[in-house]
Amino acid sequence: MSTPSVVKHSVCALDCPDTCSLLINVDEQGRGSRLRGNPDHPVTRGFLCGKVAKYLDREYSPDRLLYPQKRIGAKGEGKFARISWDEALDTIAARLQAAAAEFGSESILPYSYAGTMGLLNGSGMDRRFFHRLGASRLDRTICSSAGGEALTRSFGIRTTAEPEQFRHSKLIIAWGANVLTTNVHLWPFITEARRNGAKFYVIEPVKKKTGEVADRFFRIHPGTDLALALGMIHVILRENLQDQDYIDRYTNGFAELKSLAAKYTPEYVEGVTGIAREDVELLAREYATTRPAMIRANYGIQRSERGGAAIRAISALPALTGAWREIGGGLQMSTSGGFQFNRANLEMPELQQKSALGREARILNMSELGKVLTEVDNPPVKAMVVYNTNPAAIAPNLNLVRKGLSRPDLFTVVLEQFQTDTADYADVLLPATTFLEHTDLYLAYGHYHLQLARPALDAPGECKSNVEVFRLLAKRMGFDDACFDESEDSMIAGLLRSGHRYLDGITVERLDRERSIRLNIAPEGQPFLPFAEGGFTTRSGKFEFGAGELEYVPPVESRAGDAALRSRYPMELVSSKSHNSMNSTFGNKPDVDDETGFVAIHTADAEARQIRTGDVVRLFNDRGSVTLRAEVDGVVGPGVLYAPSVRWPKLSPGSGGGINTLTSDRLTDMGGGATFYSCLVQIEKCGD
Ligand SMILES: Nc1nc2c(c(=O)[nH]1)N[C@H]1C(S)=C(S)[C@@H](COP(=O)(O)OP(=O)(O)OC[C@H]3O[C@@H](n4cnc5c(=O)[nH]c(N)nc54)[C@H](O)[C@@H]3O)O[C@H]1N2
Ligand SMILES: Nc1nc2c(c(=O)[nH]1)N[C@H]1C(S)=C(S)[C@@H](COP(=O)(O)OP(=O)(O)OC[C@H]3O[C@@H](n4cnc5c(=O)[nH]c(N)nc54)[C@H](O)[C@@H]3O)O[C@H]1N2
Ligand code: SF4
Ligand SMILES: [Mo]
Repeated sequence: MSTPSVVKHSVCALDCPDTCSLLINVDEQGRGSRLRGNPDHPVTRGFLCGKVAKYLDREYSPDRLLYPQKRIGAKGEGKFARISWDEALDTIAARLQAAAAEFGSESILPYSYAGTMGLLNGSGMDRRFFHRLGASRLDRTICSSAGGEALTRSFGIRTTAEPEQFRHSKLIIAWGANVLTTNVHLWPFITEARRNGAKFYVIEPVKKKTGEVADRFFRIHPGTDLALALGMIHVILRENLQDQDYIDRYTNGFAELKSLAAKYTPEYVEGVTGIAREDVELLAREYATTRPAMIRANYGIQRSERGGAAIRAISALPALTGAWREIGGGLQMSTSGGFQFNRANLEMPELQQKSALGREARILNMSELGKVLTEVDNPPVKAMVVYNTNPAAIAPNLNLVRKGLSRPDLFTVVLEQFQTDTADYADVLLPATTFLEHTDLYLAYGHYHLQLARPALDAPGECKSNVEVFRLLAKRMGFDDACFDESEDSMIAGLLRSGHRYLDGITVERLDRERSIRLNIAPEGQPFLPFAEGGFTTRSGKFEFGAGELEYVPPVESRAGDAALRSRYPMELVSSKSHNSMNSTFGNKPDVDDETGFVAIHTADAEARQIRTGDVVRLFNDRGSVTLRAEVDGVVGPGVLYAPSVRWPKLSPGSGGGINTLTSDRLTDMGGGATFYSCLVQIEKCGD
């Protein structure tokens, strides 16, 4: 007998530009039976990606963590015993207090990222708690900080083109943006544009789903986008294709840019990027003469040593051609700058205690976690609270991270939904709710619709939201500040109270009614043209070309980089996103493990090493090694390897390598970002 069901709303909280509006059927017993994309949402448009369409499998998985536990085996071994919430909270409070008393509060480190993009559970009660505690602050650099900093330096505000306007474009360039995998809700707009005659080009080192269906695929050597952009600028200026009026009115530093670009001839750029000189010219000419022209840059480009400069040079292109003037022209990277919240109301930085050393709490870079746990002193990190992230899988230089996590004197708390590699290192492991089970407010980094989600399902077992856990911990620590009692709705109202015109008239009540509200970026029904008439918020009020930091220098870990390193490790490894997982989320599923278990290699490199498709191969460098299955095909060019990521290290064969045992913790040129895609390795066939 089927029970009647109601349809509830939710919002996908995964770290994805699309931030989908969801509908879920819930039966009388409160069980969710069907999840689908909201057909009325202007960007979700009634469909979901494959991984979240099946999210109820994850929601109801027998592997969900349901109770607090304490570790009873060695760190990393994964042996735990159930305890009560009381025991868990008492233990944590006592250990944090002891660390603070002996080593100072800066010996405590929060470690979190965007496992949920919800503002309350991602950067709300937790921030208040750690500020009040006087803990070290975390610089959250693992994903987008190089590109973010580049946009800030060039534009001021991080508002780029609206996805809905792509349908008007006549040329769309996906530049280091794997749209069909990581941003699938942009695709219908691109398809509509193509139906109306637009061309779609892809610039990438790896030919994936998106590259396969492009009108042209330009294979670029990893980490050389800066040189390509400068080459395009060279051609545009040589052929006088720029919009001089736009440049004169709205930009700063043009003369310096022109003189820098002079030496980036198509011939030189071909040598650096591997893209034929005629193609450099074609790209420049078509980009400058097709109207409207749109560039979609996602974050792939900026995960390399010169990633920040590359984004600045690419963002110079629409400023040179005036592409911003047109509907369907410009650049899309992040839209998050449109969400002008009052973050201080949420995070309450004023709660920060001066440390025992009399200074503001120090800031530690999350992309250097290995060093942070093994080298940082005065004080050393003695306690770490991990939530919304799985560093024992996703952080670079993973063997050093594991060395740190294994330290017997480090007290580690992990809030998780599943028994990840990181959970295996916890002293106390707490069961977390999923986004279907708690209230939160969501911005997006791929569109301009603000959304609210209420719990659609009951939390199983003894799972609690991050908000609730930090509330309880604050009480145990004896923090009696009223802010730890603030309700979720009041926290949301505080965020909305910024006085910024983009948020005018948006209230919790309206969000409850409408669920999703387009920011006031333009009058209703009108497209958002962020920079059609300038409007840059840099100090000069103009677009900043910043030529002084755009000279191309090859990444140390690249084919033109450090010669000694290259002689031992000649292959460039790109471990970019896989289709059916979200970083390491969903990594416990066998089909995802299979998808992240291979490495693509070019025929020439395979033949030189007697490697054939299906062979077991080892990738290694000075930092680590990993075992994968080889696939010899046309996905990568010579000298490049592609390993879809991120596989759960504990599911990897052998001693649990994990792709990030290979990646470097060197930082990007701007923003202190991670350089996952600047990584030299060697590959060999494993013994028969
Ligand atoms: N299915 C799926 N979706 C995801 C994710 C996922 O893991 N899986 N992750 C989410 C997250 S956290 C993020 S930040 C976004 C990221 O979204 P994207 O930025 O689109 O994803 P990436 O795979 O990092 O990079 C995009 C493409 O850039 C290519 N690339 C690598 N190096 C270079 C280079 O030097 N130059 C150029 N031109 N291209 C390069 C990669 O091969 C990749 O195909 O996606 C989100 N969505
Ligand atoms: N080699 C390589 N490494 C990479 C990348 C790559 O492309 N290649 N990408 C990098 C990038 S761009 C990013 S953003 C990072 C992402 O790395 P992470 O931030 O670690 O993201 P996930 O792997 O998705 O893990 C998120 C975890 O948060 C948990 N979680 C989800 N919601 C909640 C919640 O509400 N409460 C709590 N307590 N937990 C929750 C999930 O169960 C999951 O285990 O990885 C980086 N690492
Ligand atoms: S992961 Fe992205 S595409 Fe998939 S449902 Fe969530 S927001 Fe939508
Ligand atoms: Mo990311």
